[in-house]
Amino acid sequence: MRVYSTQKDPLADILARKYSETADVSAVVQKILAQVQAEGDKALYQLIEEIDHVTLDSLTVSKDEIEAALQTISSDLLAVMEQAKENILAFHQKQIRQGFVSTKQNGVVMGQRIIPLACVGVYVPGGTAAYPSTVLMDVLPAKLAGVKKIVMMTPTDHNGQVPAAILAAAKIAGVDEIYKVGGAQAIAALAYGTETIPKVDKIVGPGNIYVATAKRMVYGKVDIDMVAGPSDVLIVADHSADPRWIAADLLAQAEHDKLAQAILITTEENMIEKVQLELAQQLAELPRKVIAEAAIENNGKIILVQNLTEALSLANQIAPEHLELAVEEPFALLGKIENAGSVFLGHHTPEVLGDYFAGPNHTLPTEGTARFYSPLSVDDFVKKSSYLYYTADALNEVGAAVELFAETEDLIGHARSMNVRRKTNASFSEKE
Ligand code: HSO
Ligand code: ZN
Repeated sequence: MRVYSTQKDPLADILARKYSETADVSAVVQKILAQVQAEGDKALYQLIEEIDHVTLDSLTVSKDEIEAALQTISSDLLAVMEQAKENILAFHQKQIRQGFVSTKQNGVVMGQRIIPLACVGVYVPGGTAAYPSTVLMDVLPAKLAGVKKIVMMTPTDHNGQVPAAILAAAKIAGVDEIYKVGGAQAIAALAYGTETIPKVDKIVGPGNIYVATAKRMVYGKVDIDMVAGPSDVLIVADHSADPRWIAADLLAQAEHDKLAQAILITTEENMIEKVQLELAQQLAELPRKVIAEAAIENNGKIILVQNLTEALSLANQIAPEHLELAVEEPFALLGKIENAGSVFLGHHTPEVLGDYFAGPNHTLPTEGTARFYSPLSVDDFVKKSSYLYYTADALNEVGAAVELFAETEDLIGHARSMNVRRKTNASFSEKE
């Protein structure tokens, strides 16, 4: 891990983030989108053969496949997922909002209704990034919002199978339909609809560069959650932190992805070497050593600061996805955090608790976008609609005022729409 110090290094160097391999895949994705839009299911079968080298009989995961998956999963894991579900529901329940209505003395009524999206598509990546925990995180807020239909898209393995734990999580979360389609073609199917796959109102969930590019391209035609980049963690540690725990938490983030970012900001110079030693020791025993090591080398940082005020200023500029406050008095710092997806307070609250189990969502803004984006929530699955009611008298009171505004915009049809309803009918012909 590269070591920086606010005493010696320029701020720009400390904050610089190395990005690698941002391949331009737009031409390929564009072609896939057009193909699926034109040919529907036929294009999906064909692309799955070409890209994934799998021949499917059906795009749909059957009830039997889901039942079989539930039999494969240990009862312990099922119980853990059920408990996680309860915790996630309890947290997100608090996010449910009510509409409002406002009435005036003169009989005017206006208000705002909260309406769930009708149909949502959840993308679940394949391979080692197929996380059942993400299925729970992405689906449960939609359920609480009242979304009527939730469909899941996920690629299969070479035998045309979806991992059992993913199917079990989908069942527990209450997904309505599951389709064996991954990549940009899955996003295309959700955006345009095919003979089998319904067109949705919103697409959520992480994915590789093809999926991310496809989501960007269909945005506007459908809504999307966000375009997630590599995951990151920032740990702020004072004298009370344990280097062993710090190293373990940095590695938990690093093992996600070679491009993941793990940063430690500490007030303690003597902690730096201890953490480095721990990292080396723990890395050696990590099954995903190659990925974690690459992440640590690419984007890992240790930053020495003079005090916690300086640490928080840096944290706010970095705007991390996850922020761990491994300090003696974490609650004293919480109010000063302006930019962070999710904050983990104290020594006994590793990010991993939030990744799987505690309740807050783990789909969070990455790459500094916590400056303006929020964690996935019930709000992402509803829209608002406003309404208005006037009586004849109330309209009469404001008629002239609205007409004047309309005439200023040279929209005489607008002015007339008011004028024909007014009791004192100042005629247009006089003005024209
Ligand atoms: N840390 C990831 C979420 C995750 N971790 C899923 C394990 N499984 C992004 O917040
Ligand atoms: Zn994680």
